[in-house]
Amino acid sequence: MEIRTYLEEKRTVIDEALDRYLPSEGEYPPQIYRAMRYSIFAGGKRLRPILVIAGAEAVGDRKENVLPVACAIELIHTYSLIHDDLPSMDNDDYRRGKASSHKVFGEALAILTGDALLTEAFQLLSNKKNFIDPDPHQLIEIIHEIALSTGHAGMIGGQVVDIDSEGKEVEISTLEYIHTHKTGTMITVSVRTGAKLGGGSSEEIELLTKYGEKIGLAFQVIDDILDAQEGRENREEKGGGDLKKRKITYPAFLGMKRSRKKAAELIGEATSFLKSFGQRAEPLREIARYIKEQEQ
Ligand code: GRG
Repeated sequence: MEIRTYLEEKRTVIDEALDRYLPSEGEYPPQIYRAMRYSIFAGGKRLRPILVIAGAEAVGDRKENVLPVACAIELIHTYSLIHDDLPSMDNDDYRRGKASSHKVFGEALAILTGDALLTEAFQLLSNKKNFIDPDPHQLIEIIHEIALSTGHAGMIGGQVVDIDSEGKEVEISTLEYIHTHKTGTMITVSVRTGAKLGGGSSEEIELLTKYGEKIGLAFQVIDDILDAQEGRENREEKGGGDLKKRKITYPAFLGMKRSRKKAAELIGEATSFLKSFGQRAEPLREIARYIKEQEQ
């Protein structure tokens, strides 16, 4: 299969759904809708919502309820990027190749835009009109999992430890905590909720959870590698760059060669969990390879 075509097709479906779900800029007060839409449509890869869809496809044909969940996860991810870019956090002027939210709309509105996207995600998830014949128990379970993965015990926990570790000497276990929580939990919950919505068995959900954990960590290790290599100057020019912010990274601990090896091992382990799924998990295999390719 041609992964780029697959990703492009899914990205289009997700973008159309996001456009339908998000209130229009004509609503009052327009500035919040303009800012929400600005960041959502600034050009993300849609990796997490695509993983929701691919997770459902890996276990069967039930896909009717994946889109609201996939879009809710993208809203939460985008909120986290807006807040992460704020002057009080990473202070990044650019995001997704465009000026970051606070640069365009000011800091107060950027904070509120992140808040609005986060609450809109749970509005979307809890509105039965968005679902076809939903299983209410499963839906509550999914909402709970998404809240856990993105809140204090997940993404926010990772961000807290990340900020607290800046400029300090920390153990590799702390780095692993940051990466698995800040980035990994959102990636894992995407595949997991997809598998649940697709009607996967508990064994299938467990295997796809392990796949998600491995690609989640690989994704962040590769982001560290990219930050440490040639692209670094560009990233720093734009206000980014882990070195400049004295953040801890895999290459700082292991060096580039061992970090690359670690990423390759994680991708290999991730795909090993897909063996029993056959052809239906081909998109998940290709996504794992695609993540690995980003550092080549
Ligand atoms: C502020 C609550 C709060 C959390 C911030 C996710 C996060 C936690 C911060 C993002 C900062 C960052 C650069 C993390 C590294 C992982 C990463 C590369 C995220 C960007 O995800 P992509 O590449 O972005 O999927 P797009 O724009 O394609 O959606």
